[in-house]
Amino acid sequence: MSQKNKTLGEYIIENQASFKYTSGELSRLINSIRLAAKVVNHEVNKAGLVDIIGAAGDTNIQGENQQKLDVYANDKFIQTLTNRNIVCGIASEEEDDFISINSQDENNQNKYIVLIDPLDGSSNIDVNVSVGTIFSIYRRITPIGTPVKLKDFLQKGSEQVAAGYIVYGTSTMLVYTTGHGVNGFTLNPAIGTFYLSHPDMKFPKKGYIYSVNEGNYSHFPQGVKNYIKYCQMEEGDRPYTSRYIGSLVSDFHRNMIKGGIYMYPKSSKNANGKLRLLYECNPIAFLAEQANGKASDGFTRILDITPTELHQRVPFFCGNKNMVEKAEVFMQKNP
Ligand code: P6P
Repeated sequence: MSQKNKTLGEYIIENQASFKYTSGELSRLINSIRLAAKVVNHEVNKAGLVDIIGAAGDTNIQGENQQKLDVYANDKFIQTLTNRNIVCGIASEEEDDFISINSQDENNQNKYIVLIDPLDGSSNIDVNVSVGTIFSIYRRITPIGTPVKLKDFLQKGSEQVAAGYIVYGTSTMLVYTTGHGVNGFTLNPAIGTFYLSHPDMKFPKKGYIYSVNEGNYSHFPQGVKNYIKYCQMEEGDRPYTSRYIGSLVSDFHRNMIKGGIYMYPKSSKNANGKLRLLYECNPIAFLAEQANGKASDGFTRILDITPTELHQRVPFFCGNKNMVEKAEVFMQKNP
């Protein structure tokens, strides 16, 4: 069968043996994420038609207004992962603390935990701009059959066994890695099946796009200001093109295909930047490295950072290796 006709289900079965912990659980876990993605996609696509947009009136731990779709997506992913009885713990941007699944059941032999940003970029919902779900999967490090602990969630990004995102855009795609490259699957909404549309995704050798919220320019470290001016300078293959959607999943997805760098630096307003290490930066960094790219906080490899708290933020530079390394040179000269 040609690569491009393969469904996500067929791909998972064919590649199950390549996963070193093969016991079928990870496959079932990816399948449950696939189901939740289809359910959330259905709601995202009709958001403008029913009274499901607009703030839910509540705020999450980040102090951000929760859009109803945020709440809906969070509930759907947690419900699907719980009902399929595959994971022993879940952490979410929309939940103040982690959730222990079936912790009272000593027969719970589930060994995976999932961290999710259920609807990243949700402020774009009301203006019909693409949004996404980001997920990160680890094996637990505390004894199987006992309630999960915070340390299970505070593992370095380099310990991830799988990571990916769903982008609800002009078409809905599920893009993920289990450490053997990055593959993209596009949903055929007519039959509700994901098909392998982007096998073995890699950053192009060179990138010509830079993505940053330049409205924060005056608050950036001097090194970031200097790098932005470098991108804008008429020299060699520059100036680069500026593209910023305000949705990490969409900006990263475009940059991985076309070549580019995404930056959310620290600033005088946000000492550690805005993006969360555990369920935004780590999964995107895993994908970036699997696609021959790079991700750092300007100084340290994202996947080497030891987390200290569930919702911690880190500065984020991610994209083509040469572009990230150039930005790091500017950062290290003027931190
Ligand atoms: P700003 C969405 O809230 C998000 O976490 C990312 O998806 C996005 O890239 C960034 O924040 C946008 O933040 O401050 O530029 O609006």
